[in-house]
Order: sequence, then structure tokens, then C-alpha cells
Amino acid sequence: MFCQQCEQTAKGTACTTMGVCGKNEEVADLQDLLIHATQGLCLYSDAARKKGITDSATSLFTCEAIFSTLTNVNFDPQRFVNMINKAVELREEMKAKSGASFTVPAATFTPAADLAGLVEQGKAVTLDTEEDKDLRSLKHITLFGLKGLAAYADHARILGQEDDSVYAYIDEAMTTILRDDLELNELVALVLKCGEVNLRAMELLDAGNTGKFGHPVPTAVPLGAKKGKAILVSGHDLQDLALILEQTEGKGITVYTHGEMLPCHGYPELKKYDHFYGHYGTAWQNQKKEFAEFPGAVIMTTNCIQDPKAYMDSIFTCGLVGWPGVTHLGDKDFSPAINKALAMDGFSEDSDKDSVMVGFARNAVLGVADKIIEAVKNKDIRHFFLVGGCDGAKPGRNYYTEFVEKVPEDCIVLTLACGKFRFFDKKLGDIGGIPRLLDVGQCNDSYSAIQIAVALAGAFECGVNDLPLSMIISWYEQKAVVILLTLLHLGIKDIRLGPTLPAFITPNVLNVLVENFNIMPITTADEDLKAILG
Ligand code: FSO
Ligand code: SF4
Repeated sequence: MFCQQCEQTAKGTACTTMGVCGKNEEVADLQDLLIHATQGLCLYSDAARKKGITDSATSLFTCEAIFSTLTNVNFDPQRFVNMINKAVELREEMKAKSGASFTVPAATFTPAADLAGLVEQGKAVTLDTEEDKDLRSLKHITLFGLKGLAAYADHARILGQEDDSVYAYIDEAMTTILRDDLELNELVALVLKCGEVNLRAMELLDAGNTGKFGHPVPTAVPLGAKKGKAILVSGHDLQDLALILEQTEGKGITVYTHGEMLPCHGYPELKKYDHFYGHYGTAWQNQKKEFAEFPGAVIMTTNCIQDPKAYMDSIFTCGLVGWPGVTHLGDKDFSPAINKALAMDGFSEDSDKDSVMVGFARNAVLGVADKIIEAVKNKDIRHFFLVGGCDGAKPGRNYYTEFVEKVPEDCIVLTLACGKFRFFDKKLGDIGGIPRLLDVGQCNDSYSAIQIAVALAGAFECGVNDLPLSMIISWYEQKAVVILLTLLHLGIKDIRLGPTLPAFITPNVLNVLVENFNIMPITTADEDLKAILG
């Protein structure tokens, strides 16, 4: 196996025998083969689209297939076997519809009849046949960006929002990276286009979430627990949480959020349930301890899942998440998890552990834009910091805690995604009634943060780069990669990225990013604050 798609990659270079995330060689090979099979499907979907033929269900499958290979989504080999066969079946259907004929291996490959055969086939397919290291780096960035983009497109589609232009880019980019005649500049353009298309996918997702569940409103979320039976919901899927809340209503079960589900407490159509109570635990990398201690059932709606062997019988997966041996609730009937929660002890007593505020998405923040603009003009607010992105296990991530602790009192911190758990419970106070720590939402809500920045730039009649705003980004997996590409597409400069730079970016490609966007690695909290604020 050879995988270097996430920040956790072994020795900062690549996982070659076993993934640090828990992905074994068999699953890594099957993931590579699924990408290969999907590339064959994309070739024919692309050809069909050029003839005016599109198929939304096939495009959804393409997104799901790519999303399943994102870090910490699916570790179940059988699910990959099914998807590989389905990709080839759909490929043949699109071939017939398009009337096209391709001879490259991805377009002609026949899946082996058994798991062992498929794993062997997976070993033979890799992007790493590209000899030029810089071109390979750009192909990797495109593929990893596509994984994040596919995740956002899938989330949006679940909420009834889709746009064929997103699917068109996915089909085209998946097949473009098969080519070996591309110049560096063409691949740089493909990479930036991925960021552009992702902005549309995130816009669709924002429309889906706010259209269905309302605009988030500032809400205090208890960190303690209520005595009684309990279900913990992790991942990112609001629709799954809504179904869980509906199906648990009146059953004497309290529903808690974990990790990236925290911002769900701000949505009117979710917070209306009395049994939707509080938040339990912190970010994904702490789940082994937190899930083992939770006295109820746990439901993973999307990434990031880790090896659940210590609580196999009380954890459930749905959507694209999978772990071999874990009960998968494929049909959105959550009864097995509900019955498990009812059979478990639940919390033995109420506990009060303070609360955190969520719900500062674009509607809430821009609702007080006048106040914010006035505070900036009066110099009550000196600077905004967007400290957002993923959390992870690296000790260097303490930087983000220290950074927020050291941000001067006349500055505001906007945050999103699971990186916030490094500082989400800090009491930073307010500036004239504007909280100094504003939780914009999940990584899936990056569109909201971008809209806030764009609106402020409009109000000050300047560009986003001219605002007193600095972006301090932490990355872990491929959704963070595509969000970064979106920021680059928007021309955002001076982004500080950590905890380390991606292993798949070569020095020459990094130079292109530095020259055009002045992207830079984080250093220390003190040095970076001094460089930004002077
Ligand atoms: Fe975190 Fe995991 Fe949301 Fe990522 S839970 S690390 S960017 O998958 O998705 O922020
Ligand atoms: Fe390694 Fe990350 Fe790939 Fe897992 S996803 S195998 S940790 S590089």
C-alpha cells in the first residue's frame, strides 16, 4: 500500500504497511481499485454528458464511491467490493448510453470474482506511475481535493441540493488525472478549478442545511449530562441527526452530540426537540476514550471513525461510514441503536459541566454586521482571526490552543470544524456585546465563513485580503484540502497552515503556492501573532 492523503501519514511521508488511521493494506488496495473503477465510469459519464445525457443517480454513486475513500470513512472491505462491482456495472450502462469507446485500463477493467483477486488488482493501480514528481504532486492534490468535493456534493444531495456542473467537474477531473500528457500549468488550473467547484458544492450544502433546518441562532450547549438513557451522534450529517431525533422522541432517551455535530444545536429545526440536550466529548481523535465511557449507544453518521473494538456492540454506523463487524443501519431505521440505548445503563445522575456557545453562522454574524463594522471603525476590534480546520493527534496542535489563548483582547476569533476543540470551552468574553469566540459551525460550513468575510469586505469596500483578517488553518483530511483549494481559488493570501505541510506537496509545487498566495507554515503562536499584528 502507499497512502499519504492525510496529515497523520506515517513518518510524515506515507503509510506503506498499515495506515496510522487503522486502514490495512487490503482496504487500501480496494480503495485504490475503487478510484480506478470510478475513473472508468467517469470517462463514460463525461462522454455521455458531452452528448447531452446526464444521470443524476450515477453521479450520486460517483460521489459516494469517491467519498468512501476519504480518511476515516469506511474500513469495511465488503462494502468496497460491492462498490467496485457497481462502478463497473454503471460504467457499462453509461458506455451504452454514450456510444463512446475507450481503451485505457480504467475503461476496460473487469473486476476479479473474489476479494483476494480484487486486492491483487488494486495493487496494480496507482497514480504513482507518474514519473514527474511535481506532476504527480498536482495529480494527488486534485484527487484528494476531489475526495473532499465529493463529500460536500454528497452531503448536499442528501438534502436535495445538486448541480450538474459539480458532477461534470468531478467526471472531467477524475479522467484528466489519468492522462500523461499534461503540463504543470494545466494541472495547476485543474487544482484551482477544484476549489472553484467546491465553493458551489458548499453553497449547495449551505442551502440544504439552512433550507431544511433554518439558519443557526446563537445557542448555549450544555457540556454535562442528564440522568437517563442516552444516544451520542457523531460525524457531520444533519439529516441523520434529524431522523434520530424524530425516531427517539417520546422514548425516554436523551440525544447528545459528539465532535463535529456540536453546531447542530444552533439549528431551529433540530433544537426544537426537548430530548436533544447537550454535547459530550471533544474531537474525533479522542473518541476511543470518550465512546468507551459513554453509557449509551453511539451512532457515526460520517467520518471520522476509529477502531471501535472496545465498544463494538454499542456503536452503529450509517451512510458511507463502515467498520467490519459494526452494525450498519443502511435503511435509516435507527431502532437497533435505540434498543441498545434502552438496554444500557445511561447516565446515573445529572451532571453540570458548564456550556459553550454555538450558532454564529453567516446569518447570525451578518445580522450584527453594523455593530461589528462600527467596532472596527472605532478601533474597539483590531483584528479577526479565523482559527479553523481539523483536529488530530499530533502534539504540535497545541499551537492552536496557545494561539487563541494569546490573541489580544481587542481581537475576535472565528472558528469552525473540529480543530475548535483545542479551545472551544475558553471564556474569551466579548467586545461591546460581540463574543470574542464565534463558532461558525462544522468544516461543512466553510461557505458560511467565506460569506462572512466577503460581506465584511463589501462593507469596508475592500478585498478580503485587505480586511484585518488572518486565517490560521489546521488540516487533517481531504475535506480540509478542498477547502484550502477554495480559499486559493478566491485569491486569499497569507494563510498559515499546520500542524505540518502535506507530504504530497513537492517543494516546486509549494513554491508555486508561496509565490502566488504567500501560503506559509505555522511557526509559534508568539511569532505568528507578532508577524500579523506587529
Ligand atoms: Fe474533523 Fe474528521 Fe470535519 Fe474532517 S471530524 S477531521 S476536515 O473529518 O471533517 O473537521
Ligand atoms: Fe495513512 Fe492517512 Fe492514508 Fe490512513 S488515510 S493510510 S493515516 S495517509
